[in-house]
Amino acid sequence: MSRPEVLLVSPMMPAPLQALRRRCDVHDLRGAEDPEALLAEVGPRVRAVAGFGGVSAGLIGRLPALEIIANIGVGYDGVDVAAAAARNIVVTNTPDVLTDEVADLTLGLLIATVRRIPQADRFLRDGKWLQGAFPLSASLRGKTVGILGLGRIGEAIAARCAAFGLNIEWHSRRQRPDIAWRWRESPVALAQACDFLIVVAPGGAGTRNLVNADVLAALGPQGVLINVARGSVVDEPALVSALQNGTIAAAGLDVFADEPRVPDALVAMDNVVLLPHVGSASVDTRNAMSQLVVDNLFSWFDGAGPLTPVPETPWRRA
Ligand code: 8YV
Repeated sequence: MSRPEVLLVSPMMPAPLQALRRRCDVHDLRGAEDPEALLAEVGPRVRAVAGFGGVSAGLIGRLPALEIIANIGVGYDGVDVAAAAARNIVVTNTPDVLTDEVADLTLGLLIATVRRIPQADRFLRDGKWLQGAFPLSASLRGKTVGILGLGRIGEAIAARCAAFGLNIEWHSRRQRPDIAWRWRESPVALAQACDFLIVVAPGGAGTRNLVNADVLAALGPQGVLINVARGSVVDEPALVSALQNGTIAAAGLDVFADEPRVPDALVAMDNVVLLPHVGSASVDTRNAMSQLVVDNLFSWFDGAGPLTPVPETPWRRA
């Protein structure tokens, strides 16, 4: 049987990539000198796409033999799932393997933002300690965290917050009877009720600008926004204004609307902690994510179906 041809649209960790190459012919679109020429040559034979996002309806249209898109990431807003579903192409993502890593980073970002850890580090390096003590920060003690989007990662964040003695409330589109923490009926109601609003809702059209000027106003002048989801979930210009005007106190951001470009206004502010989208970015977790992508592809090529299909493209055995 001929070797399956796979189009790689973003980097993959070396060991899983090596395993993939042993069984498949892998064409690296990003590394190609002439991506157009590569697509024209191999596009008709490609059975699978692997990578983080970057899978538009246009790209799918260039791949007539495409069967499966294996997204390296739990969030698949960078894949046009509707275009895939319309052609019965299965989309898979990488749930579970990154949950704890992202939740750990989120707690780090929350504490760093509230206790101003990066600012304190800069203060010391700048020699300012010799002139006096670092200004006192706000506190986590006795505070309420609002989790916007209580999926797997949201729950893992909530569990960590509970261990830190924080009160927890949450909002998701659907109420969940299995959750004891208090549910609020809207993002505004959640923001009103909490001190620290943690955004962990999936990206995509359905959540665009879910955190808008009204939500930020409801969070209030002592409020802190943490975003580890997607930049698109927060109205970024509204956030910049809210931080500049003191509508909210501070923000910790791992994601941005047009990353890797970050607004100069945010970079210039002292009341924000900015990270370059590193929620899942450890060697161990990125290996596990890439390996799950390879496992999905191998299971598919074996005829056993995908391991972790997304809900929009459920797989039924023929
Ligand atoms: C990664 C993510 O940054 O899983 C996601 O949805 O955004 C992150 O874990 C991404 O997968 C890049 O590899």
